[in-house]
Amino acid sequence: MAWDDTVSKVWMNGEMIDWEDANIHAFSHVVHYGTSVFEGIRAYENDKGSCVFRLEDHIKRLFDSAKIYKIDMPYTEEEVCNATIETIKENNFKSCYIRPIAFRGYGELGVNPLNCPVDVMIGAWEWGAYLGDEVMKVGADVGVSSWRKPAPDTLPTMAKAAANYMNSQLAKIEAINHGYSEAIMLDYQGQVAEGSGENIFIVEDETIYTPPLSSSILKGITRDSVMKIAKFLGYDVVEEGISRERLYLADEIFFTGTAAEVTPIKSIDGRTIGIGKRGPITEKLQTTFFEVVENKALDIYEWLTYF
Ligand code: PPE
Repeated sequence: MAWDDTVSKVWMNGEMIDWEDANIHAFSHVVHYGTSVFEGIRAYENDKGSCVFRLEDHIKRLFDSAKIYKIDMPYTEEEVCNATIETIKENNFKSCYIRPIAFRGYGELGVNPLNCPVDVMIGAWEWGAYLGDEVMKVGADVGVSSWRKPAPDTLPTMAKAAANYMNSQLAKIEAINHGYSEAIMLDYQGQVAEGSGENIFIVEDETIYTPPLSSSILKGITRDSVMKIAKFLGYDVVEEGISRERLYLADEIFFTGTAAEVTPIKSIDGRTIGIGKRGPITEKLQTTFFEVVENKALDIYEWLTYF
């Protein structure tokens, strides 16, 4: 029985199989050592049809993540793009979240991954607002975690690797235990990095700041989209190291991510941020982001792949 009855088909190693058959062996390398890289992608329905948001950019990042870990992809980027669309269509989804994943399968055990096969799976399901619908308007209550992001010479955060999320899980569990809906993590030098599954932006005097890639962050595709939208709307966007106390004093703060889209933050560590709800610039960026995916604004960057 599926945890989500709306999902029926899964793409596995070139074939479309039933949900019930999408299983792997318990001795697969990925189970023991977390050997996988993955993507999270959203498809949206609008008046023109259904479309995938920045499909080629996500699949490119999947291949980049694989390259870092010497996971040789047995398919081309184009094949994985096509398979992603095929998976959405097979499940009759109009809007959904898609999860392509490449992992080391069943071969031999031991840390050396190189003798294990590379398996590729693409699954899709319907996923609403990441931190809840209400939060998209009123903002989330979040806390800075005592768990830091790994230093750049430990686990490379530009790879979207499953193992990175063990670190994210520590922060998320701590946040939930403290009554927050999400965690903000600092980098190895104590500067602000990102959320457990989102990038972060702060607004000070109408200028928008976000941590640089050197702060152990994922190179977020929504981050890039929001930076482009903000510049298009005339805002200055600065990538620079951000100290923790700037969070408390910022006028506005928001998260970005495929799952989170543009999510406002209303408090951090019990300090109210700005006006204590979604700020005007956050609202403008959030609205414009949704206008693009809903075909209410011109898709000037050609981010939407219709299917
Ligand atoms: N940082 C992290 C650590 C991260 O996991 C994500 C995406 C981002 C930033 C934003 O990246 P992008 O989606 O390209 O804008 N997190 C994915 C997984 C979330 C999950 O709970 O699982 C996502 O949003 O799909």
